[in-house]
Amino acid sequence: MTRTLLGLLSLFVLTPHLYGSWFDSTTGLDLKTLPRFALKKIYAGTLRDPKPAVLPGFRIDHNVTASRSSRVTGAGKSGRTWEARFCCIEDIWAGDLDGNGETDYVFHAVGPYFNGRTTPTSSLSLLLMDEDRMPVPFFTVIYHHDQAMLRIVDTDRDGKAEILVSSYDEARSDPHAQGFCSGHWVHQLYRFENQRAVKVVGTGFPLIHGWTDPGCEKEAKQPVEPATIRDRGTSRLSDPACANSVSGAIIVHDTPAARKIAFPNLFSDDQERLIREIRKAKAIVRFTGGHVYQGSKGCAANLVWAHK
Ligand SMILES: [Ca+2]
Ligand SMILES: [Ca+2]
Repeated sequence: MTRTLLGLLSLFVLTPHLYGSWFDSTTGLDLKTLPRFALKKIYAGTLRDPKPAVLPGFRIDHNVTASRSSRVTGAGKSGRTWEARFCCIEDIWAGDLDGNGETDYVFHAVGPYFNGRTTPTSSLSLLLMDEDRMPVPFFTVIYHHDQAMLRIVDTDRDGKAEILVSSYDEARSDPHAQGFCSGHWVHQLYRFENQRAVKVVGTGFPLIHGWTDPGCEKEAKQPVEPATIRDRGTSRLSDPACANSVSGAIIVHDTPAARKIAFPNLFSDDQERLIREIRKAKAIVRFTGGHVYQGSKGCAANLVWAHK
């Protein structure tokens, strides 16, 4: 087994272009050309200097249940309390993304996913504040860490933000490229309406860009494959489709007194603990966004929302 492993490692080192990485490919979109939505940085350097802080609208504490686990707490105008748990926050930005008059927050993180040639390096977690100043979450992974905040845009210049979500696949887009040597970047634009993410269609989006790794050798013509396009928004998934199993990106437990939110975090069991709490409360659960697994009654939901 060791020899097999060594063989695989050698193959990886000696033939680097047999398996590329997302950062070897062109995305087909220059984010710097898009109109930015103005946000204000309200907190910086969390990872380097994890001090608790009280900011306008909430309090933040770090390393709560594990290292890289941060807890953000606040209260609505009605007196309901809320908390949200995040992984690996690097900095926090504020602005009224949806134009409802309430300041919303963007948490830029390193991770929560690491290690893998197709793994995104970063994420953006949003808290959209409703009229009671209670948060509704949105989450997306980000590939190019340094350009994460360029993804909050105002393409139609109406003073309300859109978020550009990009995904990478290795479904063959070049008929003459070797396997894993071509694929697609899919760029989707979402706007926020009543705290929901709604896909923007038209005005050039979704934009699908086929890429080819120039370092790969060419081979005989092969059939090309369609791009992988998934719903990144918060449209409702049917409950029967999720009957057997659900994996959720964001978990929410909403009760009359409080709202608890857990974003993905590989370093802590924040999400597992919230799921146990939801099960114990026998709460009603709904699933939104994501996709249904092919051929089985299970789904990967963007948002798992439990309430009484
Ligand atoms: Ca707002
Ligand atoms: Ca806009």
